Amino acid sequence: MAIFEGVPAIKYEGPESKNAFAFKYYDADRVVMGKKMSEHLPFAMAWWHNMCANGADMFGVGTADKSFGAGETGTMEHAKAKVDAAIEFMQKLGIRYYCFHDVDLVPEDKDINVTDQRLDEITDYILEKTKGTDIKCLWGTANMFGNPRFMNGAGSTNDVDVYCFAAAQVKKAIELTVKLGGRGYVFWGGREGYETLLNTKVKFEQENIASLMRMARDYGRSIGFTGTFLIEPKPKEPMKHQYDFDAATAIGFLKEYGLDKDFKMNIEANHATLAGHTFQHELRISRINGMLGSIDANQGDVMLGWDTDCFPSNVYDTTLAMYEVLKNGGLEGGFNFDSKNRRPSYTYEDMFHAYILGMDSFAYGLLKAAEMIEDGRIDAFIDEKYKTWEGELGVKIREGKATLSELAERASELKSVANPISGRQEYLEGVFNNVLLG
Ligand code: XLS
Ligand code: CA
Ligand code: CA
Repeated sequence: MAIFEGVPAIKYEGPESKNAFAFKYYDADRVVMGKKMSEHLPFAMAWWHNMCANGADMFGVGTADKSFGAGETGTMEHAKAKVDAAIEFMQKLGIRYYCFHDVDLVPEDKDINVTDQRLDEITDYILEKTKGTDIKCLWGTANMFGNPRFMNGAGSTNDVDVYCFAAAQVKKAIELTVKLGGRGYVFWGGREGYETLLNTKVKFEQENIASLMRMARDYGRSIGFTGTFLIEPKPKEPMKHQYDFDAATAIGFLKEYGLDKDFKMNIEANHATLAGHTFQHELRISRINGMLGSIDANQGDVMLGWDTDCFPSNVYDTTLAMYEVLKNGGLEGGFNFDSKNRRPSYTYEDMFHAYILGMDSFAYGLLKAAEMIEDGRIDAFIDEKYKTWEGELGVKIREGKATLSELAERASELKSVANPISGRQEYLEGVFNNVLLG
């Protein structure tokens, strides 16, 4: 039985359409810079927000019914009802990927062996139900932050036995990711950090996290996982300080521990802003290091200092994000809507409105970023700004062949710098608005 009976399959109708259940910008087959929109934008559904979260917050219980017709929640019947509803939801939107934590899929038992059996059963069910469709896993992960045993961290725990549970969950989650055809495996270090340095051995904890990642990489490769391992940076929340603070920090960590060949970044917009960066900044830092792997598509609220996971609506930001993605030559991963409906938007229709908003915002961003590149004014200005480096001296410095004394001599000859080039920020912002607004 269909769960979302009242909602039609969502089609592209164009910007003039007033149909609440139609795309205004996301036109899957439209070709942009030589590729279909659906190839530029491999969208994914986040199992935890869409199929599990019911709007409960610190101040009140849930508002949304996510039982999906199963009656009692927290049972295997409910877990299967979530699978059925997820597939119907994705098919109605034309979304081909999903992302999951182990415990999003099944109720967790006190005994990890029972949980693992349930995971085997539910993933068999997912494979059976998605057979003949083009629906696949984008990435999987282990939830190593919810269970009380991880209160002092998972890879960074003080307790060897807890570390074994983290290892067991990672092992199982990689196996499930491979089984479900996933392209990536994510480490988000929710409890990998500290509340106070008074009780924390930072170096020791970071070495242990690196060992867990190394073992995960070796195990994954041994069972045929050819995809990318990903770190998802976040500066804080739930911890006061998280080790994977931002992309630069996480990339430094990977290089320090020799993991940079197998790992890339999964950049979440809201985590970027929590770190005091723009979304574009985190994408740029990852891109220039060859480590832009995947995106968690959402946005924060500028008035709130926490991880709100709003659906992306800001086309200024999605355009700058897509500019980085196009310059990156696309993503190996995809665009996972790690976003949740606001608590009062509690109906099934709201779940669709949210995804239509997010998909349209990124489709619009793609169209405008492509226009920005084709327009060429911004790239032309950047070439102009750095053009002195094309001269003999510039090339010599770039090749590492110049000496400090020789450069100082040149400065002494020049005495002062005449006519430095203007940064032209306001002009460039005007160009950007011109492209964005038409
Ligand atoms: C939480 C994170 C988390 C990761 C996956 O803030 O966004 O949901 O994406 O563990
Ligand atoms: Ca995320
Ligand atoms: Ca988040």
